[in-house]
Amino acid sequence: MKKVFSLLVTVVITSISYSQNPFIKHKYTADPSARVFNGRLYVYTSHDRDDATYFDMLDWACFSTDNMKDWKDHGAIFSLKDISWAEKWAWAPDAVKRNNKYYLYYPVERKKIGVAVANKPEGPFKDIIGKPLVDGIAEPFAGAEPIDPAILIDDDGQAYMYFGCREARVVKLKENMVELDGSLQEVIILDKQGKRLLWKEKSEKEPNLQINHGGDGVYGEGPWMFKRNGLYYYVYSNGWSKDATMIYATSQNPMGPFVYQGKVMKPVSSGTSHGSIVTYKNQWYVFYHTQDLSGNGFKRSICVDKLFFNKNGDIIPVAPTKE
Ligand code: FUB
Repeated sequence: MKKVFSLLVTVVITSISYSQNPFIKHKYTADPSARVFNGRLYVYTSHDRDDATYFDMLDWACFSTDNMKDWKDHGAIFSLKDISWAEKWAWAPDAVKRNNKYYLYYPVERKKIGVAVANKPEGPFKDIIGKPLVDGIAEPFAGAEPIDPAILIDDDGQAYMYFGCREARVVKLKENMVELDGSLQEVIILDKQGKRLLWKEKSEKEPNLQINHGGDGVYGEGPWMFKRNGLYYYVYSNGWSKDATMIYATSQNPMGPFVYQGKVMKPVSSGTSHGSIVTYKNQWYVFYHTQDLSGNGFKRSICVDKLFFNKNGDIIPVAPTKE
């Protein structure tokens, strides 16, 4: 009987046609990582709880489309219940395809990053290594909060994982995608005069300040990496104040150093800014989340808007729409 009921639920909720932002309205979702697999666009997200009073999420969600209007809800593609070494806080995921397998990278407990594997983009995913890929408790250089993994597989096949909160990190991954290849490195971000932009500097100068904004160009969290015309775009959030938003820095090298360029988009209602940039059917898009639907920063909803570049490769900052 239980099985029949769950089948019915799946049928009822799997196809949704939302053309306005937020484009997923029947559940709360955040931290969208958009990927194109086999001609279809998939969005991997955190799944905020209906009764959330904190970011105490339990599972990860995935949605897909082939026309940017009709979305298929793939349900919970992976859950804390599937992990033997973590109990709480299923946060911002990313997914990539390699050798016909799909790898889901996810942070838990604000301290660890794991990886799970599936044969299909929508899972089911399985933790095949049975331990964290990055363990911030065993490895202090992982930074105060090793969260928000984002993956780049470069044209030469080398994979990189970017992550971190206030302390930005990058590490190479082995061809098998489930082992680190070498040591963790800092992601260095410079301003256009070559001065290093660091969250730490501001807090040292003003130790008693309640800091929720690292300053212009400073890394907060939520990294995303993409390559366009040979240039690496490192996208990230600069904090949690009302003026914080997604910003970006560029480099000729995927390991950096990166030079801060400006805003990806204007600030949105959510206290957190986390998203992704992808090209699909010859159009660039920025995915992000807001709290417009709930009015609550722990109950967020994913949105998407078109994104354009200047002739010189600069991102033209996006004004979020409701369309
Ligand atoms: O969704 C939980 C956390 O909020 C993410 O890990 C951060 O990027 C922020 O969006």
